[in-house]
Amino acid sequence: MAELFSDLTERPLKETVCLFDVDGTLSPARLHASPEMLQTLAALRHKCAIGFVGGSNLVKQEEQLGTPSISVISLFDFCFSENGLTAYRMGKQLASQSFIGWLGQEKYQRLARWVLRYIANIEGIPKMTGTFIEFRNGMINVSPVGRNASKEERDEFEAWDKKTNTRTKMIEALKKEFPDYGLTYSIGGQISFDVFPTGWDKTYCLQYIEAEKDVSGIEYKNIHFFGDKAFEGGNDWEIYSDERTIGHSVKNPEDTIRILKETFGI
Ligand code: M1P
Repeated sequence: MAELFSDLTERPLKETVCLFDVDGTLSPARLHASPEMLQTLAALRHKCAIGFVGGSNLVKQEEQLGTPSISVISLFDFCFSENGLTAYRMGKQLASQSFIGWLGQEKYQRLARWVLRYIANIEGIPKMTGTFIEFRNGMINVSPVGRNASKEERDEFEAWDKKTNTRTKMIEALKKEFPDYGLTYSIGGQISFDVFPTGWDKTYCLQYIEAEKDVSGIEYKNIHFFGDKAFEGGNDWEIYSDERTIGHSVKNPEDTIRILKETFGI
């Protein structure tokens, strides 16, 4: 049964919000969060506001965090998919911008053709599946093995990429080819990288947290962020190192639970 949570203004730590990366922080990569994690988050939500900020789209976050009876948008006060380009507050969707609106169809087509040609010419790739470009609202996701890869194919690609640096080399080539596009390329997971306008990294979602002063009257003084890719080049780096947040670098979901228990006494 769905638990009831008090209004944001009535939580004991009402000036505190905890934001979490998803893969590797709340759940193992691409897998579901554990019951212990969901219980810990629910306990935390009785104390302060909680939200996730993930690179993936909402469909994937629903699979990884939602349950058959409760949708992910009811489990968190703030849901930031695609770094916040798709955003929900208390179950209601907020206005957002789009990647294609920002870049334009003509430039996008040039980029997409180049990407597909580059992937077609990669030598020695262990497997190719399908969906080499996933077109999302706020970004595109590029995967040389393809987004249809199974768990085994993902692991195989990741190991091969560690040896060959295929993704890093492709990003370098993209930067050289499209120097004036104003895009950022970010490796956040096992088999792909995200491409979005510079500035639309995870710090993008902080505007919604700051806007709470005008929406609910709450000025969040303590914005905690938890992420497992909190190193330069990782997709948690910008928000982790942003002066507006208190960054926590975690090793895995168990580590997140440990820090939450120690920090918030839950
Ligand atoms: O959330 C981290 C990343 O998760 C996926 O990465 P991959 O499929 O490579 O493991 C993608 O959804 C990616 O967009 C996201 O940043």
